[in-house]
Amino acid sequence: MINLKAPGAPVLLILAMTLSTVCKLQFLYQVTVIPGQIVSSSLRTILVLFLLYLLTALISDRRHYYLVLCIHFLLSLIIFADILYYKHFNIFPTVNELMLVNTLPSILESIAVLFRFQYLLVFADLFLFSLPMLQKCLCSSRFVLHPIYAVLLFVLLLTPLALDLKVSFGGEKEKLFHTHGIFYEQISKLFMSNSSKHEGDAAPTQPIADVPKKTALARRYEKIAEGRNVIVIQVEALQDFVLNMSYNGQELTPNLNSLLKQDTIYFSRYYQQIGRGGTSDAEFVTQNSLYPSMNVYSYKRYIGNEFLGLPRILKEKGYTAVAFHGYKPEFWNRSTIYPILGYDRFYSKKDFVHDDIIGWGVSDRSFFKQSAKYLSEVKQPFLSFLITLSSHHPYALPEKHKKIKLMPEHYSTLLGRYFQTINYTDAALGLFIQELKDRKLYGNSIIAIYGDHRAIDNQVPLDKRHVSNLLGYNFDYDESLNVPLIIHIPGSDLCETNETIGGHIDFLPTLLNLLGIEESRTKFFGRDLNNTNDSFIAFQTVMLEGSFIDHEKIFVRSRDGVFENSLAWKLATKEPIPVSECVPGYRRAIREIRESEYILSNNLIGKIPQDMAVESFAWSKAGFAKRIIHLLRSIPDYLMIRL
Ligand code: GP9
Ligand code: MN
Repeated sequence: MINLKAPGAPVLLILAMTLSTVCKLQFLYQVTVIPGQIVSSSLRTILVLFLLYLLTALISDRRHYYLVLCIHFLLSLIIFADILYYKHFNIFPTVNELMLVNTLPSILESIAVLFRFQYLLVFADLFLFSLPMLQKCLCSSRFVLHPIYAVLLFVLLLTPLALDLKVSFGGEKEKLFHTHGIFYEQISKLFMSNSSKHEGDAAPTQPIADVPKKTALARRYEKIAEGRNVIVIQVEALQDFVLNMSYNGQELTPNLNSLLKQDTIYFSRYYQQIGRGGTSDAEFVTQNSLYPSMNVYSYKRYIGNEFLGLPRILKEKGYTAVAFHGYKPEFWNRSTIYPILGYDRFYSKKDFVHDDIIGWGVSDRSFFKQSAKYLSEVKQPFLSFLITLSSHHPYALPEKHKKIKLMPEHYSTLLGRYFQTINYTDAALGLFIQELKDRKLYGNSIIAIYGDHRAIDNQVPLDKRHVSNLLGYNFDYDESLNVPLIIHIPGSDLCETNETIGGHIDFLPTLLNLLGIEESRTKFFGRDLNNTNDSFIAFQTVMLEGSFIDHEKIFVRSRDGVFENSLAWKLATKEPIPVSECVPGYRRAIREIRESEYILSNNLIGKIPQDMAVESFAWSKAGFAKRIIHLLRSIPDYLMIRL
């Protein structure tokens, strides 16, 4: 028991709390980071924690105890939130995200599913540390900051700075987690979130040499959907593997499957590319062909920007742009950013009759029915962007809608619930297509359907085993992150499966080619998937920044920050390959993300044309001092290339 009347007790208390928090960090890493890649709390984290607690010693009366207890509670709470967040997104949150408590009510159901009682262990010691308070033995506590502590504080303050000299360079932000420690990483983002010229202020510094040269191909399918209405449907948690799957003798997605059979180009190796913003980042990347922010969700981070993405470009061609989503308009900042993106009208939950609610909002069935009616009143040609919701985690579909006969091993599992909800959403999609036909909107439209992000996590052993058994091969990142893109062009007679590796970032250039719209005023980071032989996709979440998939392999960057501990394997045979073969792809992934970040952070959309290298633009704009700084900054990159 801690007796705070004893001399030096406050220091003991601080030491005990520091030690306890370090143990909690170990626990955090144990339950989150990939098994076998457990990292230790760095020395720096321990020092910073100790320093943080020690600062409370500046208060010399009983308030010291309460303050230190508050800090300890807060850190425990952050660690607890980190665990749950990581379980959902496979990445640690920034402080910015931890502060988005207004979203908490919406995700309570998901949290309940992810929650395990063992996570409460992070609060276990609070009872112990609270005992002195219960015993009211604090009153005479005195702790004056002795000169020796002042020196100690000074040294501790300097140590992290000194250690900074050894930090790995190269813009690999996730490395901060291993070098500065998780708290530093989380807090540092706080200071970057709201102003525009920050994280991407530094120009990208690596040469562009290893980008595969564009091969001159005849432009396939150019103008094939010229002048048509554009209907984009972003389906919540639609995974590729459910398409055409025969499950227990049933089709999970019969309506999507039938679309694949006619008038469709099916992109079967199409990947999610979200950052911090889940669904909203999928929207952001899809409509702008730029990488999402890893600071806070893009619709918040880049709210001050001007955009030249899908809605704006089509509006310039005479389209009306409307968006539909059956949830609160302000969620993910949609109601604020949609007009900035160029939308004329956003139909949200407020505009729908709430005749059928599933989970967070209007059921997909009712949503599609009401949206079709609204659409029939919109001036043509139109761009309509519809975001579904019913298949949202934790996939709690009302009994009456469940149509799939589950295999016994999938009763009461996440996978079983997912199959039911995605089957429901597929049925709703089928009804929507019928509504479009009935309202004479089908034949003159191009309909693009894709998933926003995965539903099933390949890192959860039970889910992985179940899906692997169904697929007959290992369900890993290359399958889990695959969200399909289906482009349906009625009357086109196309029936093609395109296996080019692509993702959300490729949507806009691919669609614009089909519509016959040239856009070279601004830089897109994606490619027209019908006209490229460059199979490549870069990730930032789930797999860390620098991870990528190309035509033959997947590279999964190690979470311990050591490149050599990363994993890579051949897509076709799953055979491991040396990570040294992945260095060019890794560098390309980092560079592209950094270039995109530079454009967005400096509000440069529309200012760097498609055919201009971001690096040379940045260089031409930089003053003398900046050039020197850029040069110095490029040294570690250069060294890394040589290593
Ligand atoms: C909320 C919906 C869900 O409007 O788009 O977002 P998510 O939780 O999947 O990111
Ligand atoms: Mn989503």
